[in-house]
Amino acid sequence: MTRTSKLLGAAGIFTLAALAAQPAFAAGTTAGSTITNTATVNYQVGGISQNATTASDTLTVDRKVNLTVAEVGTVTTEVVPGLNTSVTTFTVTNTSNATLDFALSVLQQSGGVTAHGGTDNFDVTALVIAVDSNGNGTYDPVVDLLVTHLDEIAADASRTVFVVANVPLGLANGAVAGVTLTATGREAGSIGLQGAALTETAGANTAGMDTVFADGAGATDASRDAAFSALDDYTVSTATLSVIKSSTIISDPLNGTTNPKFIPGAVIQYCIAVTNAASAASATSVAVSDPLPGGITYDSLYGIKLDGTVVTGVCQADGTAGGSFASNTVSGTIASLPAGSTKTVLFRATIN
Ligand SMILES: [Ca+2]
Ligand SMILES: [Ca+2]
Ligand SMILES: [Ca+2]
Ligand SMILES: [Ca+2]
Repeated sequence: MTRTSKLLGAAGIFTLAALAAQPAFAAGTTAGSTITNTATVNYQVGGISQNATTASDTLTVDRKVNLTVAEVGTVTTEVVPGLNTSVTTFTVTNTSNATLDFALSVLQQSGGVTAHGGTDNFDVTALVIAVDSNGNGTYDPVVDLLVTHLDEIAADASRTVFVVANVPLGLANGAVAGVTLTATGREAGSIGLQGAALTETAGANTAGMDTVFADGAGATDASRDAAFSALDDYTVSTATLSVIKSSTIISDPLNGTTNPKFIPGAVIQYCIAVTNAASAASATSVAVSDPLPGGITYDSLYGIKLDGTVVTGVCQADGTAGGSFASNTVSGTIASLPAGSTKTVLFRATIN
């Protein structure tokens, strides 16, 4: 006797369908969106297809808070003492998967190594923060609004932020002031208003949208604190002038030019030598004035010579005629005095 057996059962065919509810940004799938994943089971009984069986799973994408703050450019902001509206520039980028507000704050360094290797040794004044409202990458006073937070920054979006300050007078060439810009993620809240502080979800995942801080450690902030910071600095570029005034006797009425003495009627040559130090900024409009003391009379025939040279410490009478004499005062302007150069204002007077 033979037995035949027939396999009776289901020949199952699995198909899986996945649906992503939102497009993915660089920052990831949008927080709060849902992802539904549906599985379908098709099968046959006795060779006949039966109704499919399905099952779904839906989850809510949580909020990953992340941001960066970066200096724009890789060099210091060169400033002149007394310059107002000195600008350092940063980019704040929302790398979260949600729209957020960002609180902005700026602190001055007090000593220590600055962004470009110098040592902080002064503070700028009147610090404010502005956003590049017209998006041209340049600070435009009035047009670019002063802000304390960035409002409703979408996932993947960034803003250019300016730190604007005044530089005091009287600073030495090479002086450095460091600043730190910090952005801190906040709830988006209402449009135009800074939202509430963010809170990371404590404990286990919940069914709703949880919040996870994912930011790294910037210049002065910690990792995973919803904040990021970056340094930049202002470096003073100025002229460093020094002045030497000297006199030489040219002649007297008795000895002429041979061993002349400072007797009445003697001719004296005065030289005012102005030097700008090496590695300094060029100085312009260097105005020299010298009120003459009693006892001497300006030599109007000789006049005033400008832009003369000094050779091994001796003023040369090689300048060009210029300057003026008024109210018993000699005046002359050296138009330009580059770093490492010396130029003179030279004139003569007679002892009364
Ligand atoms: Ca400082
Ligand atoms: Ca602008
Ligand atoms: Ca807001
Ligand atoms: Ca951080």
